[in-house]
Amino acid sequence: MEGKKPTIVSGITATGQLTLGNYIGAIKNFIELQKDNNLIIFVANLHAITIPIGKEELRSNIKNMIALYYACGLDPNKAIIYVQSDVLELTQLSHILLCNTTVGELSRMTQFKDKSIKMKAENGTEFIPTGLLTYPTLMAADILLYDADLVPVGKDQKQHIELTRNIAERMNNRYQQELFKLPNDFIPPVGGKIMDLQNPTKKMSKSSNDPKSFIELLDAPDIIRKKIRSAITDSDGKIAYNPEQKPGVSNLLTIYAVLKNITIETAVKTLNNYDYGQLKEEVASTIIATLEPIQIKYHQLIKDDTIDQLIDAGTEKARYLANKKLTKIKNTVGLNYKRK
Ligand code: AQP
Repeated sequence: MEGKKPTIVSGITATGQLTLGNYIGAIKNFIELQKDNNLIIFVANLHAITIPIGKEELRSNIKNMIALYYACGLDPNKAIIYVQSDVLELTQLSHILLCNTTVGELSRMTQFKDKSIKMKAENGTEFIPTGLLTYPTLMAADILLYDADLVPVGKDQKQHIELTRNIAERMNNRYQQELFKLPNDFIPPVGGKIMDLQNPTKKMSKSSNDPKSFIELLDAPDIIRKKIRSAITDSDGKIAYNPEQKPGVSNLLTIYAVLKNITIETAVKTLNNYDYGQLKEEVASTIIATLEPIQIKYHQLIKDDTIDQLIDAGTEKARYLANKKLTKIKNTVGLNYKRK
């Protein structure tokens, strides 16, 4: 990795197939960020098992996701790309961090509270896995293991970055040295929040139970057309951007503008005279045109096994850095007992 460039670390949880929301809110930014930063990107499969997920589903999510990272334009010569569970150093660091974190800190995390309430409500279960509680320390390990300067996050993850900073600062004080770099969160330069097609006041999510609510990056053109045609809009018939009063139409305009690399104002001007049917056709065609080359590349990568070689090479690079850092941490904490 190049010394002077900022290091940026980010991952996407393997809880489903990548959606257009993940592409616009995360991957599209990664492609830009890899130009001027040391970019480290992973498939968060350890985070994915903090809530129950079937074995076959998880397996297929992981491989699809990593192949899609490459197919979307992540470059193995510019970014380090790997699957989280392949970097064994991570779970050791996570344990060390847990020993420097209080139960109170973890149980106060909003996301833990929200997710556990949701699990109880939706599944009627009292079985709230401890992994859900310790999710933020695993995330802290993802970040601190590579001395990340910046972590691109949405609002819901900001609290986890604050906790990461607190743990890092606490350990730096405890061991009287700059053992960990304090990371900062940042809002990526391009993108936007893409909303659920059936409930446009809610974020589009890959783990939604309603397939019509999201576009998968591997959806076929006819499926994309059907899903966009069935997207919820409103009855006023005017093309205007107003997320509060016209969330459905505004969401379609955001998708169109981001994928065309134009401003929302330009999108509204361009589509001003369209009715909703024409708007949806235009948005669907834009999505299809964006995803077509990605899907072609994805199928090539999967077909000729190139993806396995890319995964191995990415893992090797990540583990080299992780091992160096973990050795320093273990020396500092006193775990490396052979060292004089
Ligand atoms: N709808 C979205 N619009 C814009 N950005 C989005 N991201 C996710 N959904 C949208 C961005 O994708 C990255 C990875 O997110 P994640 O999978 O780790 O967690 P998430 O934000 O909870 O994503 P999902 O798809 O909604 O997953 P599930 O369904 O498992 O909760 C993040 O950078 C996020 O901002």
